[in-house]
Amino acid sequence: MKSVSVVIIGAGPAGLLLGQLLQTSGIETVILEQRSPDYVLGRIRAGVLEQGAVSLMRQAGCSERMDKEGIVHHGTALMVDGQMHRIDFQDLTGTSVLVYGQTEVTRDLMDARTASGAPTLYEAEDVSLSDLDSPRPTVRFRKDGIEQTITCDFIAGCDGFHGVSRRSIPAHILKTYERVYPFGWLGLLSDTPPVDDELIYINHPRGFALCSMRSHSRSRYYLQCGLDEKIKDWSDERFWDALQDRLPASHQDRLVRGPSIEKSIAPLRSFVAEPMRYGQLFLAGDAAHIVPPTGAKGLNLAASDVYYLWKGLEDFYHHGQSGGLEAYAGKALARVWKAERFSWWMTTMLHQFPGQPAFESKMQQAELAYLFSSRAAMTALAENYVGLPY
Ligand code: FAS
Ligand code: PHB
Repeated sequence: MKSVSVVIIGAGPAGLLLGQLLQTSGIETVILEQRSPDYVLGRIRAGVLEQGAVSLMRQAGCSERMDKEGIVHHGTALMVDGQMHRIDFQDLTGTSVLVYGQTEVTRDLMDARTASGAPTLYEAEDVSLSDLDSPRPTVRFRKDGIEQTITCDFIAGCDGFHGVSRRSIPAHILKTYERVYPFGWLGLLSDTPPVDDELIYINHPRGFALCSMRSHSRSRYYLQCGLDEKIKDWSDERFWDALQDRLPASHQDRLVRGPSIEKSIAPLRSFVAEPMRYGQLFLAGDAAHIVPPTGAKGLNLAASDVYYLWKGLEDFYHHGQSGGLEAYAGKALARVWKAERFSWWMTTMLHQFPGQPAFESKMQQAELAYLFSSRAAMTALAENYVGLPY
């Protein structure tokens, strides 16, 4: 293949969803992915989909399993000082979220792309981008030891935080904004029933914890941990003991322990790169921004970026209009920054910050006390959690 309309870098959820939506619009793409399909599927990440992401999976024609296996959640619980406080999404916003793991979203999108026959080149090495500010940019890569070149109209940089796309924007043009948090999340996946029907976000003196799930028989748990922690120092038993310690008394006897299927430590950061467009290169998803997972926004921001880019490309190819592409970066960043704020706020409110001054601790307590005393405050949390409009 020497020339194509759109080259998508990265076969994570952003790249695969964009590829599938463009496919439905009759726009030709090729996806270049540096890893194997199994490696991509082996990464355990997000668990909660906003209605916008659910709708896009349906528009992409990839929602059959999601609609059957996804679990609708009408609320979530925050636990503070041993007290559970439910945030009722349905009552406060009239809508809900869907619990359906990113692994399953990725698998559904991979299967749909395979069925469509559109090319995804896995294990594509040393991808490089050039002529980005020309009408026909070039993508170079090596596949099975053979150097290859593709020219295209547009490049969608969907290659995540460590990808090549953001790094291809000239340093004097790119501006980044970042906050690195002084802790990480230790995650465990197990084939054990969840401790509750809904998610529980726990603010505990010994650290944040999150009780999530993938199904009624598969649980996903997280513990706040130090940045110096090593997975090898966390046996399953140590994890279960620490989790049980942070659970509310009402739930401690509900915890079902079992062998971990996966255990990993993720650092937490807030990060945004501007602009999200340079010439014919458009950044989408983690390639452009990272949020701490406390607000369940990362995957959902990738979805809204993809929506704006899909519509811009559709207008270009179907109607010769470039207004959507011109407006892409501004529209995407407007939603990104609101999600960055919400994710930062949830993280700041629910975690223990080592060495935090007494005043900040009082602010955290006041934030939580006000939240649970005010319908307006809980509505604000709920409308951000279920997803702000696209
Ligand atoms: P991804 O990183 O998923 O995909 C990028 C793809 O590009 C990868 O497959 C990579 O191999 C490929 N790539 C990279 N460089 C390349 C190159 N040079 N050439 C070709 N391909 C290249 N979000 C939530 O909403 N909730 C959560 O609970 C949550 N938990 C998370 C836990 C962890 C440990 C991490 C790291 C992230 C978590 N996230 C969560 C965020 C996560 O879900 C991302 O938002 C989501 O994966 C974004 O999807 P993509 O933008 O497609 O990026
Ligand atoms: C998850 O299930 O992995 C999950 C859910 C909600 C979050 C973060 C992670 O806020």
